[in-house]
Amino acid sequence: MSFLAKLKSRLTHSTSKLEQGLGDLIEEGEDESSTDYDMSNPLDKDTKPEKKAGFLEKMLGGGSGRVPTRRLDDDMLESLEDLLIVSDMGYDTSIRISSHIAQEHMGKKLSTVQLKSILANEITDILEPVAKPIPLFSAKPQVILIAGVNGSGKTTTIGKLSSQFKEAGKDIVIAACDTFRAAAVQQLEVWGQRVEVPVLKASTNTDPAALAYKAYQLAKEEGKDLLIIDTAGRLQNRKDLMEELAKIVRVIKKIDSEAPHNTLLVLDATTGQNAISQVEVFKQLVDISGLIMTKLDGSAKGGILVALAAKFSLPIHAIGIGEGIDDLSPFDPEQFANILTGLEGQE
Ligand SMILES: Nc1nc2c(ncn2[C@@H]2O[C@H](COP(=O)(O)OP(=O)(O)OP(=O)(O)O)[C@@H](O)[C@H]2O)c(=O)[nH]1
Ligand SMILES: [Mg+2]
Repeated sequence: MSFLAKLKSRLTHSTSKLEQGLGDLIEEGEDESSTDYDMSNPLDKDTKPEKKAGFLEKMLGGGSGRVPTRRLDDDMLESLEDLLIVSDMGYDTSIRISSHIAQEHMGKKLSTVQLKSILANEITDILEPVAKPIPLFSAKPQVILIAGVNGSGKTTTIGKLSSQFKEAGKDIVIAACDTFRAAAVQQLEVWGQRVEVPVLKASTNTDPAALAYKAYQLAKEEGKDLLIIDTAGRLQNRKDLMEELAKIVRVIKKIDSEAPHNTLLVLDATTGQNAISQVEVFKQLVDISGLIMTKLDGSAKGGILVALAAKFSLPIHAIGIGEGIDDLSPFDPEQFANILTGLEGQE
C-alpha cells in the first residue's frame, strides 16, 4: 500500500465522524426546491447532476439525477458550528470558521461536496502557516529535546525520526533521559538497534539533567550531527516533574545558550482538548519550538490539530499514524483537510 493510501485509509477511518456529519447536515435540511442548480454559484460546476447519476443509469431510468442541497441559513450555520465543536476543533476556532463561511456563502444552496470543499479550504488556510518540517541548523550537534505527557508517543516518535534522519545521512545519537524506568531505556535501546543509532544511558534514578549534559558533551566531542533527547512522560499538573524538564534545558544551555535547538512537544491526538492545556503548561516552562501529533490513526479527534494551529501558531512538524517505523508523515495541510472533511475520495 502506498504511503498516501495508507494515510487516507487510516485517517478516513478515524475522522469519518465529521464526514458523516457534513452529509447529514445537508440532507436533514434538504432544500426541496433544489433540484435545479444555482449556476451563479461557481462551486456548482463540481456537482452537476449528470456527474452523479451517470449516463447509463439515466438511460435505464434509474437515479433522479438529483443532488441534495441546503440553503445556508442561521440554523444550518449553528448545526455546522456544533459539528465542528464535537469534532474537537474547539469553540473559538469553530466560531471563527463558521463566521468566515457565513460571510462568503450565506444564502447559497450548497451540496455536501460543496460544503466539504468550503470547509476543507477554511481548514487548509488555518493549517498552512504552521505546517513546517523540523528545521535543521548548522550546530554540531543540533540538539532536539522531546517532551510530552505520559504515553504520548515520545519514544516511538524518536525511533521514527531517527530512522528518517539516518536515511538523510545524519550521524545521530540518542540520550535516554527517562532515567526512572528501566523499561523505558530498554524500549529506546530496541529502537536504537533497529535504526542503528547509539543510545546513551545512565543507571536508574540518575538525574536526567546530568545525563543530558554528559550526552551533549560526548556528542560534541564525537562531532555528531544530531543529539535527540528522550525524556520521561510528565503530566502537566506535576510541578516537580515540569521543573525537572526546565532543569534539563538549563543544563544544556550551559554548553550552548542556543541549545536545545528544537524542543518538540509530542501530543496524543486521542486526548482531544486536553492537548490545549498540555501546550499551555509546557510552553510556560520550556520554549516549545514545535509540535508532533501522534495516534491520528486511532482517533476521531483530528480536529484538535486545527484548534492547536489556530490557537498557538506553533509549527506542526509531523503526524504519527501508526506504531511502525515508517508511520510518521510530514504534515500536509491540504491533504489533511481533505481527509478530515471526507472530501478526499469524492473527487
Ligand atoms: N496507533 C498509534 N500508536 C502509537 C503512535 N505513536 C506511538 N504509539 C504507541 O503508543 C504507545 C506509547 O508510546 P511511547 O512511544 O512509549 O510513548 P512515550 O511518550 O514515550 O511514553 P512514556 O515514556 O511512558 O511517557 C506505544 O504502544 C506506541 O506504540 C501512533 O502514531 N499511532
Ligand atoms: Mg517514552
